[in-house]
Amino acid sequence: MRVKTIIEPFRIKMVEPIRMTTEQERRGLLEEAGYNLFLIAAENVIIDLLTDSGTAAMSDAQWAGMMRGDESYAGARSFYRFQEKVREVTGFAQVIPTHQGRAAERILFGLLGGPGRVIPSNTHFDTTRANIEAQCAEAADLVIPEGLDPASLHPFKGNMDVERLEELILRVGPANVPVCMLTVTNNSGGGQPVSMENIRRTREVVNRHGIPLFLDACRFAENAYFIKRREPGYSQHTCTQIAREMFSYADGCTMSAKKDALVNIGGFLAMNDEELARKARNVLIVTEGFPTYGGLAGRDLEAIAQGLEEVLHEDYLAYRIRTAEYMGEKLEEAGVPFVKPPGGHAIYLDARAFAPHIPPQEFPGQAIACALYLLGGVRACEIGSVMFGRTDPQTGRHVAPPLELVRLAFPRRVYTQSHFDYVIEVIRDVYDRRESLRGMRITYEPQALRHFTARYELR
Ligand code: P71
Repeated sequence: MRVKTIIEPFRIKMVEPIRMTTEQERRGLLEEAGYNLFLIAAENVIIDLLTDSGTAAMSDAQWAGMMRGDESYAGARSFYRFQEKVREVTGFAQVIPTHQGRAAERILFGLLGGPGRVIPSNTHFDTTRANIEAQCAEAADLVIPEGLDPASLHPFKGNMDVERLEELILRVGPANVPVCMLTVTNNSGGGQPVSMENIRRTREVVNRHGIPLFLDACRFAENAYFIKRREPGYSQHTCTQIAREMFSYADGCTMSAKKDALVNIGGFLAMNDEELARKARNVLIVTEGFPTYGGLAGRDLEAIAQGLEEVLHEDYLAYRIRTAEYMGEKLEEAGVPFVKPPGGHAIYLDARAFAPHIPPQEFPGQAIACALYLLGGVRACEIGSVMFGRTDPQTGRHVAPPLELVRLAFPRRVYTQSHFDYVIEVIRDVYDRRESLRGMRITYEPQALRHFTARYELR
């Protein structure tokens, strides 16, 4: 093809108006929300990049599927279509629907967790870590060192450090490692992909010790596309083939369908182990629902089945990954520090380099996120000391995570290129004024997952 511009591979036939707000209005709204962007009403946001989770625009075929949804309590036609599609994409025989990803996590770790147990991953996302810790088990993050260096251009910064993985297994004993996880792509580390070779090598390590491998698969299609583009030997494969190979090295997966299944709600737990699946279904019945709907409506199962089909279309993935790449190019030109290379679903600003005058215990990422909202009505999400920092009970001092990031996550098929141009302008504007940014202090926080409900004041 001669034309090089990668376009949004869809037309728009239904629109949702965006309400414009003024800076003055937003100043008041921020104060009212205690500077917590989760507490701002979505109506008061111009471009909402808080998350790519559950925010996708569904296709005509998905909406048609919604109408065809079979709402029978047991054995609905929609369940069988869902099950068949999940089996086709993942190859796992046992398919258990859940209302979202964390429900699948809670069931899995409820069965496999417990005191003394350690569950390694490249990097656990916050809900995964919280569900492991809720079972009194330990969550261990073992991403390769390049994955913690925002400037490193390693093509697969989500890779597991397989040497450290083996060390950990030997240190705590294989009997205390009930499962090993791999998050594809690695959300907390910048949406960075994991290579096929690394999945294979992780598989070899856990195999030697009889430990099952589960993928946290919520962005599996984006990961597959990166493998196609970056890993030798895969450029001629389809993303469907690549995804299938990724899953072939695992024993199961947890999935938040709110990402790469292009739906607004849903998830699943899938695996090959029949006995573990039986136990999982018994928990499911108590907490989520009967095994053929698992907390979802039949129409949701239809939309997931269709979404799993569409997400692997190469035109879609090319456009999807290009969005982050495009933003990366523009931010690079402006000298704004961000995690390189751009990940699949988001741009992550490097808050340490962006606002070096704000120390981690004063939440530089939160300060930047608030400024993006104040100046442009853009909502982003802090992924740093607010989300992952903690206070050492002995010294009372703040223990910062390795990275202080601000994530601008892209809802799938929702915003156009000019929306992204607007966001780039807002980021540049905040960056120009970075020296005037002030740190923050937490005035209220709950016990766990504090980023959702904490309140702050400016220092
Ligand atoms: C994301 C989310 C959803 C979220 C979480 C916390 C704050 C704001 C938004 C959810 C994930 C995820 C991975 C790798 C499991 C879940 C849980 N991500 N694994 O990135 O990224 O899935 O939301 O369906 O329960 O914004 P769930």
